[in-house]
Amino acid sequence: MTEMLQILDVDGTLVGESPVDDSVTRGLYEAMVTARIFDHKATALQRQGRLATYAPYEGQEAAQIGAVAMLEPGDWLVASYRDGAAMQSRGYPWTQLLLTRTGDERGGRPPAGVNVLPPSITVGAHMVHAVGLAWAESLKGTDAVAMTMFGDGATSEGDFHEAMNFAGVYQTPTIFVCQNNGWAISMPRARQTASETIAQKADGYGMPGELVDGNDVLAMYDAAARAVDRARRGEGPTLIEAVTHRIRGHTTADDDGRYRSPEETARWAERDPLERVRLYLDAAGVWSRKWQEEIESAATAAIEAAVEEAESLEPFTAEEIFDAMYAEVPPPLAIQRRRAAEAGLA
Ligand SMILES: Cc1ncc(C[n+]2csc(CCOP(=O)(O)OP(=O)(O)O)c2C)c(N)n1
Ligand SMILES: [Mg+2]
Repeated sequence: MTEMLQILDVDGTLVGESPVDDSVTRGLYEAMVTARIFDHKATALQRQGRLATYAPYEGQEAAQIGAVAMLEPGDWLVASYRDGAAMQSRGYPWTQLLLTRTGDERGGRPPAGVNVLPPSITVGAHMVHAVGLAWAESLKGTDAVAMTMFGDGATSEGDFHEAMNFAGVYQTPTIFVCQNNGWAISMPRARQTASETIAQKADGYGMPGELVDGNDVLAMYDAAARAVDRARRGEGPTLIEAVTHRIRGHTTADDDGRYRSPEETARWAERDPLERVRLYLDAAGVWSRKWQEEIESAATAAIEAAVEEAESLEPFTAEEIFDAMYAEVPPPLAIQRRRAAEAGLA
């Protein structure tokens, strides 16, 4: 469990067997390019004061897009604040993702039929929800699975133990995807756990664990596809550790230069998850500058439309904020709601 799965090397050469044909690889590349454009756009919007804060995922696109590629519409994705690329590629609209960053409750409501939960800001708390969803699906007799995504820091939370333990005991169809980007804000991975890998923690819970190059979209696809298949067949949960790197700060409110060395940044620059796929596709004769421009301009147009939609919604009233949480507003909130109305806020 200390050997890391890699299929596509940093220079774009295959060092293992690709799990997909080149048309699928092109689709994965397009999804990663699109996701990166959104990430840059959202970061710029925050700088302009149009989003409150934003947690960039640049550098982690392969870990996210590769992991969810094999999920079916009936499957569940339960992810965190940094997982916009994975969530969007499962149908959570860019518009809603933007709204989650303006404090607008409507950001937490994906369209009906999109089995993606709103992003968890509470570190690790959502892993147990994924196990519950997976368990419910198996009790109902469906073959749907639930995937959950979380960071290296989240593995220090009690919820990680509870979720992994329950999933192991009840053999729930859950796929745990840990994006180990080496940092929990400024806390290094070495302070998070004394175990050599996060993947090996799977052993203690009676499930397989796999260490994967998280910047290799083909390796992520391969590992996740096997884990999804196992879960769907009723063979229980899997833990995948995706070793990756966040290129930017923890959020737009973080100065990572205060705790990360320039050497670390330089070391990861050559392991960019997009460039190696581009090199591979180019060598295979299925990449061109023209195609690159086409996918970039299609992505930019779709993302600009989402920004426009998010910004054109009538702002939430204070009253609606009180009404958003509970089906029946509990008495203490009803009092606050009345006071807000009296103060002219609602
Ligand atoms: C329960 C809880 N504790 C602390 C925080 C503050 N916090 C937000 S993100 C974060 C670091 C999480 O690191 P990791 O799990 O590695 O995910 P990453 O941000 O690297 O994707 C912390 C401590 C929180 N949101 N929730
Ligand atoms: Mg982390």
